[in-house]
Amino acid sequence: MPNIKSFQDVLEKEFSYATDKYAINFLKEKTKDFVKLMSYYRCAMMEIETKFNVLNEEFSLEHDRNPISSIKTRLKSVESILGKLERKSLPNSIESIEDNLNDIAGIRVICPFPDDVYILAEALLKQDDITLIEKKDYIANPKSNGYRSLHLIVSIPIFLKEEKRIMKVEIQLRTIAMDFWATLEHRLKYKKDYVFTPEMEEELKECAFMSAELDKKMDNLRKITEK
Ligand code: 0O2
Repeated sequence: MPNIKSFQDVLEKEFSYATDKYAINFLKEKTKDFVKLMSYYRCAMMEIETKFNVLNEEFSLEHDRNPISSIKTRLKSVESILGKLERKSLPNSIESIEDNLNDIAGIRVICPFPDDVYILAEALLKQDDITLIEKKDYIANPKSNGYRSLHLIVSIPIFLKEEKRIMKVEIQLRTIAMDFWATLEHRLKYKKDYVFTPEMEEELKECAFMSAELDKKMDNLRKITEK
């Protein structure tokens, strides 16, 4: 979890040497707004996580197994937010973050079987407080490197003391096999202390193919037990 509080501390310490009171107050206010926005994203993430836990509970009562193996949540780090705004030539402001970035709050749902992914996505999207903003089905249409996952960008209201705010959350749903692959691929690609060779890329593609085959075979076997 990125440490937003420490970001605030660093800024405040950094600017405590500044002599311009107006500048100090301006920065403190901006920092406060940023921390507040991050906390709203955290609330939205909690709402979505609870919805998945409820669906998991209901499904396990009906089918005697869990469609969710694990859930991971993450708030984008300050560095990643600033990097993304810069890469996309977007203004560096609180408003710009909220308007332009859809993946500040991220939730990853890991399921045993591919069918679970779709069952959960459909059940979530049926709920009347959820609005689908974007859907990318990299399971039906894997990326050229072999990456598979179902991505949803949704909005959800959070209810605060005085207001209701609509927040965006990125949801990634994938199987254990897809997650295994994606975690290794991310590590191989982004760790900078060696060269990511074309041979490694090919090998990874082959692993992606094998993991898709494994998902298919396991799903077929599961179906026999659930007839
Ligand atoms: P992080 O740190 O995981 O958040 P966009 O966000 O819309 O500007 P894009 O690429 O169009 O960018 O979005 P997309 O395709 O929905 O992918 C967003 C996230 O999916 C990535 O976030 C990764 O988490 C994951 N992802 C997408 N493609 C791959 C891939 O080929 N390999 C792996 N391992 N993960 C992938 P970030 O921002 O890259 O990183």
